[in-house]
Amino acid sequence: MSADSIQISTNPQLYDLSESPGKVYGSELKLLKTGLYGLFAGDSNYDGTIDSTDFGLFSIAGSGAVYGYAVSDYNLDGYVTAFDFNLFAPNRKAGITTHIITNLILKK
Ligand SMILES: [Ca+2]
Ligand SMILES: [Ca+2]
Repeated sequence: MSADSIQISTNPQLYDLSESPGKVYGSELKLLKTGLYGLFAGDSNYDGTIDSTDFGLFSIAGSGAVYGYAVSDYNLDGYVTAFDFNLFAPNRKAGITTHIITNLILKK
């Protein structure tokens, strides 16, 4: 969700959410590399926090051969593996909270 209102028109507008944390509601983006921001990985249950309940979902998905869409597939490669855990773990340790996913789910 953008921080600014964007007028809907017949001419599509480019609004790059990855340019700065201030471009999204809540300014809650992770610096991925210089000048590039992205969502925090790990909120598998979409409750706005990255914590042990998300690890429970990761463990279930990672315990078997999961292929296809899974809420714990944080790097979106189609598998739940240690690569996904390595994205989740630092965000859990930092106690990341975010409004981004929660707000999207509530508005459905
Ligand atoms: Ca969560
Ligand atoms: Ca993955």
